[in-house]
Amino acid sequence: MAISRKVYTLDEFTIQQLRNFPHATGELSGLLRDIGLAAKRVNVEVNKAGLADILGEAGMMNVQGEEVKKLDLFANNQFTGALQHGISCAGIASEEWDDFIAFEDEASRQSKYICLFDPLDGSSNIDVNVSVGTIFSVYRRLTAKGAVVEPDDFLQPGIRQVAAGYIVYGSSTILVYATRRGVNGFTLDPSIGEFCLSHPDIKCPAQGKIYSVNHGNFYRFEERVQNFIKKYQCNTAQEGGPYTQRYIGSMVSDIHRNLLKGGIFMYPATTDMPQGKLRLQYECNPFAFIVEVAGGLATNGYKRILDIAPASLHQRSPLFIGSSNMMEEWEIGRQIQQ
Ligand code: AHM
Ligand code: MG
Repeated sequence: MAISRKVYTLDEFTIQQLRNFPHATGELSGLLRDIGLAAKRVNVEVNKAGLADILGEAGMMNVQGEEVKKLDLFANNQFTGALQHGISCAGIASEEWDDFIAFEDEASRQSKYICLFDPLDGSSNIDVNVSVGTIFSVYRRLTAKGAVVEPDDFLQPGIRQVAAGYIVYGSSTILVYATRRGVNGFTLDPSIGEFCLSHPDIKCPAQGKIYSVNHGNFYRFEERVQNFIKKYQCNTAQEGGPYTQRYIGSMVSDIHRNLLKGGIFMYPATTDMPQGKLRLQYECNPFAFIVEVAGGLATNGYKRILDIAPASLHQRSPLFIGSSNMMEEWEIGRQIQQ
């Protein structure tokens, strides 16, 4: 029986995209293949987290001073290993490593890309069966091919990203990645072990009904942020409401939902965390890139996220991200020079 419709796997899709670029080397598709492979391995472990002894806290502290869960370590090792043993990445930085790692073998040194990732975001949700995810970001290195990568390769503003993406390990497992050409989503078909194109050319609706924020922190937010949030709670139909509040506590799932349905996600600065909680390089930049390519906007409340020049690898930033109309409506969503 003939199959009625061509189903593109992640590999087929990235290779087909290459044909639009006669000078492309295929390195980016190689890198995405390595990421997809690591994601499949992590997916298997995340799915059996409730069964295996792997569930629970490893008891160590990461560089952010937070407790590390065992699955964080597993995911970190899988992504590090897949990229190190591949030939498409010259070095990595991860939320779980203190410093970047330069791959010194000849093939890796010849690669033009570096990768930053948060191997398992939202890991406090693992114990309670809530979706978690991986976030990644790809840059062209600044140092010459053949050399060992250096700190500056990892401290580029988000606007220089070549690609960014995330994986949600949820009711189904989906890998979404963006290049400047568009955002596409691939759902893992467990029967064949392949990511298959399921969400082509994702666009973030300009207007949405959802806002996502940790309300428990409300009295720790700046007044203008509180006023911004109150608007969503007290609105009338004339103001475009009513709005719905949704906050899982896994930004990968929260932003994935808002990207598809339309909405705004916020993690503002608080009195106890004046720089915000989320990491500019591992969390804010990749999502800002994806959401902007999909037609949305992302700021830190004053400035476009993608224009911020990072001063250090593990820098934090407030984040406001989502549908363009919702972001533009309030000054927090616009770019304000200070
Ligand atoms: P993590 O990298 O330690 O998992 O923290 C990041 C997560 C985000 O996924 C989520 O949006 C946020 O932390 C939730 O934080 P809070 O519990 O303070 O609302
Ligand atoms: Mg994280």
